[in-house]
Amino acid sequence: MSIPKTQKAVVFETNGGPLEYRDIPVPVPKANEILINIKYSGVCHTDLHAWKGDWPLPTKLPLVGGHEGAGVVVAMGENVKGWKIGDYAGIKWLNGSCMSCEFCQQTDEPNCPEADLSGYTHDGSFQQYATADAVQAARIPAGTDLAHVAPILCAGVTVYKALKTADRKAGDWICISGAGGGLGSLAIQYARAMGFRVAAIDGGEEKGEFCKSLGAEAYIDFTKEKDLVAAVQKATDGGPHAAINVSVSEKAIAQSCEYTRSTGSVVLVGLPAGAKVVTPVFDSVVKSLSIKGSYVGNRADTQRAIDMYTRGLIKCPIQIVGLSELPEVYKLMEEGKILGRYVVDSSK
Ligand code: 8ID
Ligand code: ZN
Ligand code: ZN
Repeated sequence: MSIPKTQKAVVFETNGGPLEYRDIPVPVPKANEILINIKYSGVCHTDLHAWKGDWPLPTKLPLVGGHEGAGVVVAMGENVKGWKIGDYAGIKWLNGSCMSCEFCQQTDEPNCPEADLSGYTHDGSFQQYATADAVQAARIPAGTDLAHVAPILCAGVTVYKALKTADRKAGDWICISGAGGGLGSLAIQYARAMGFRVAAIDGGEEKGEFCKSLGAEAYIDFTKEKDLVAAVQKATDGGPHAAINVSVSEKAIAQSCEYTRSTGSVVLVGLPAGAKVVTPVFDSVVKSLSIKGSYVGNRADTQRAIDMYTRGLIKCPIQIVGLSELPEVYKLMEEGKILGRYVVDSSK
């Protein structure tokens, strides 16, 4: 297989600066890395945060974003084991970790202090060829549709793990805030596949229809509902047993602590810039709420999330556009206009 010296990528030199679609060198895999010819990549709201520089952790600059890349292994470093040329592989948020710290030892690799992050500290999947640590790269079964599986690599894994973190029982109510977006549209389906009842919150009628088509029993429109907390509690027979916060809204997080039923779990996933969890301590104590952060998933979560997709339990609602159109996708995402996920085709 011949690997070119240069390739197309979307690069930015400064946070919030121009997103340039241009030629850059094809990276050479290190001894521990595989080189993946990226066919499709999902566009996660995290990519938008990274470009804008929303978070306290600095990005690498210049940077190629993207961390939902699905493609084919075309080369590998001399220490790589367990991969062969032609295998399907995925770039996920955790590109690599030290594998020896206390967190890596117990398979909490995303919490590794030396975590290397795709599309953040390591050039990601918005290019035609990307490198990944062979240990962390996702294994995608042969024959899988690479465009449709792409969103599973971050959004799917993250919501699967968040639902496990909620630690509820089949038949319980789960409320998903931000349900019409990339993570939310998959969260509805993973929740259903895991036996939960789903109430969805997002804005607008189109997102309501969309969430219901994916399996939500109830839809609450945050742009219309005057008393959102009361509306959620009414729709869920007294409040959900867990809230999964995938919206990019500080207010929505505060509301989730209010509407969640006593002894329930509030799971924090969405990362609005500078946001704080603001909720009365008295109510949290008396309701005995568990307020927990959930951060992507480990290798086993990744393989489980992919497995549920390949078994047909999860459909990825995607729209495919060319990689060169990434700036327009960011604009739509900023405006909250995306239903499900946009996936970019690296050949266009
Ligand atoms: O590991 C993690 N914790 C992790 C992994 C991946 C992504 C965290 N994230 C974070 C992203 O960085 C981002 O902050 O999850 C958040 C959501 O990512 P996404 O699903 O990729 O974003 P999106 O497709 O733009 O969907 C967001 C949805 O939230 C709705 C929007 O309408 C949109 O559908 N929304 C907003 I903004 N405000 C809302 C509100 N007040 C709301 N929905 C309900 N109530
Ligand atoms: Zn992501
Ligand atoms: Zn580590």
